[in-house]
Amino acid sequence: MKNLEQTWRWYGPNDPVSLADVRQSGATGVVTALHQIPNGEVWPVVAIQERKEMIETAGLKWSVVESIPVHEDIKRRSGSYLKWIENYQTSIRNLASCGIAIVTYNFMPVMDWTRTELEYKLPDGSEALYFERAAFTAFDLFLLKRPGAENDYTEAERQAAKERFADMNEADKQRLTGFIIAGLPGGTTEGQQTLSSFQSILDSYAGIDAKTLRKNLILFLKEIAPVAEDVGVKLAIHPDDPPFPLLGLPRIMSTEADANHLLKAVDTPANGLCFCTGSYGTRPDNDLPGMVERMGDRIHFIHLRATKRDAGGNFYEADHLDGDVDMYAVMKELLTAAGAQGVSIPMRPDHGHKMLDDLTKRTNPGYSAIGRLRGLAELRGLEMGILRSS
Ligand code: DNO
Repeated sequence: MKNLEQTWRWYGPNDPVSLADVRQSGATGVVTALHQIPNGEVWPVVAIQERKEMIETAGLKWSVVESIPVHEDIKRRSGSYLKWIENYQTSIRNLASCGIAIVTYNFMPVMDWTRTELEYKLPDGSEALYFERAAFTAFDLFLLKRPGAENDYTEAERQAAKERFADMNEADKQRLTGFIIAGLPGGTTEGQQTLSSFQSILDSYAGIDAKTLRKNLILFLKEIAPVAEDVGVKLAIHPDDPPFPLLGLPRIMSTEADANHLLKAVDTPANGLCFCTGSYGTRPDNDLPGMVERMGDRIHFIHLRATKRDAGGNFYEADHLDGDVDMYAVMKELLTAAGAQGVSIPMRPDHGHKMLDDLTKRTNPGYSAIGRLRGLAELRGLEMGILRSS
């Protein structure tokens, strides 16, 4: 067994949680991205170097890139996708030349991570992120009014959405719409401004089913993995969050079978996984410790958090050690995988509750300081307990 590298996601100079704060969390690594660069464009060496120096001056290390966004043209293999792929290759080379060797990305069409409520009140007074199926369905049917959407839901789901919608006031509708179409901070959603421009991006996926999307992902990986391999970069695909299709769009990185298929299709260590326990863990059919046991040699980055789901398909983000994920069993397997790789695989505490002083501060949803500090502290203790008793 081997310890993990403790890292912290930092959104860059505008993040209300400063690098000095990160230093006090006990994390040694930083996970960040050049969010100012538009999707598709090359990340220039000078911008990478500048960010790297900023991090190192604070006594930390830039351990992981999360994310270089994948342009929608690449996912559809349309438009200027060849140019965007070439740019992606150049960004990988540029990062490698600055000594940054892990790159996270996702292949979710149009929308990155999606929630319907960012201030879900918990009994202890803290706030969590929440995905409520009836609210999401109400958005689809009655706000977006996506053509054909009714066929994607059962009669009971349509009825629940109707009742939920009747309960929403104008402000609720606007907030919900914003969360879904503008995307959440750090995500790769394109920040569309209107429902109709959002609908037209959805339309651009007409005819792209799961099979085609998977094929496009494999083609993309065949184009970037050799470059990554050449310069010593490890790619880590983030799973779908939530791990099921939304708004008629296919999602293809939701289960062990999905991940396994991808690892086999492009069978090089450079093609690996970001093991996000919060995303995979929302599905009861994903056996998380088993997944780590079976695919641990290809896990290059880890997000640790836990959700609690109910029978209706809703879930909220629970305390890191208190969700449906068996964090003890997962941690044990991860430490074993790190031992077998001979690498302290970077992990970060993912999404914390908004709590204590943070309740009155401006924070990035899921990424306030104190909730993640609590998560990191608990996870670090769990890790030490397992390592010492093994
Ligand atoms: C949300 C994050 C995602 C993740 C991307 C990776 O909290 O986990 O936005 O960064 O999906 O590309």
